[in-house]
Amino acid sequence: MDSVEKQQIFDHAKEWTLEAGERIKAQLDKPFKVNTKKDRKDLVTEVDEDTERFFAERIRSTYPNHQVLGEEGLGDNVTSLDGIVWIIDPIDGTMNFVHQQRHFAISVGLYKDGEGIFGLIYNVMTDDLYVAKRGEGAHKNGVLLPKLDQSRKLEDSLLALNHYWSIPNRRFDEKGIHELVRKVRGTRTFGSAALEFAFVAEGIIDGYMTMRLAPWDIAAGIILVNEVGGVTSRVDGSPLNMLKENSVITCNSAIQEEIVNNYIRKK
Ligand code: 2AM
Ligand code: CA
Ligand code: CA
Ligand code: CA
Repeated sequence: MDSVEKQQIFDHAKEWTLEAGERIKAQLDKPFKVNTKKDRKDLVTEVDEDTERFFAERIRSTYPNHQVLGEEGLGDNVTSLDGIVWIIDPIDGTMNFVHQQRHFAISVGLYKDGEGIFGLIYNVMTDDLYVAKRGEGAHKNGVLLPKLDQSRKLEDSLLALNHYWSIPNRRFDEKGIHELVRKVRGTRTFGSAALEFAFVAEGIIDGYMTMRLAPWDIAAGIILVNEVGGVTSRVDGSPLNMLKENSVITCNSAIQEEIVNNYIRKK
């Protein structure tokens, strides 16, 4: 992929993301159907599906050689990351979308042979667009984001976690999670993995740690955090697999090391 081609695909991705955001806002004004998937807490709406279908159709007609890996299964049955793959979460934070009508995002990551090329995370209701191209930095609304403060210490950090960490689990003995919560300056829960990655990249939180995320939750976010000098791995420090679910920690490398080495239970 040369730089002209990359720019063209990026421009399309940005145009479609903003258009998808407008479609979502228009659909928010009318009643929409809410269904459940795996269990009663796993929500999906007509708007999630409509948005993913919108991307899949645009991509198929413009780039028939590209594959689409989307949460709602309206793209392709992707079994390998060879070639160009769009990894899309049409609405990340569906529960926020349903209950709050805000605090959700569209996440689009473009991968070539398994390597992240660019990512976009669009906070639809605030109209904030985070973008990153590999090797070219990350931007919020066109403004370059500064690199993460690598000297930020765990004890001075604001860490995004969800409350499932407070339920006994195989990653932490109880002492570990209690010590971690005591150690950090504060914890937050936003309910959209994509936005939590974007906030790490923006430097308004210092890390995000969660137990199980799918590729579409993290595809764009990983690129954003990379471009500001942060790292993303599984919570035991091992590399992520972009075709599977992973536990995830994203932050500066010092905080990552300290959490992985001192707080996570090794198997
Ligand atoms: P979603 O809204 O696209 O489903 C909520 O804390 C975050 O975790 C959201 O980004 C949400 O994405 C994701 N998430 C919700 N349920 C999940 C599940 N069962 N497995 C993995 N990720 C999930
Ligand atoms: Ca979902
Ligand atoms: Ca998601
Ligand atoms: Ca989703």
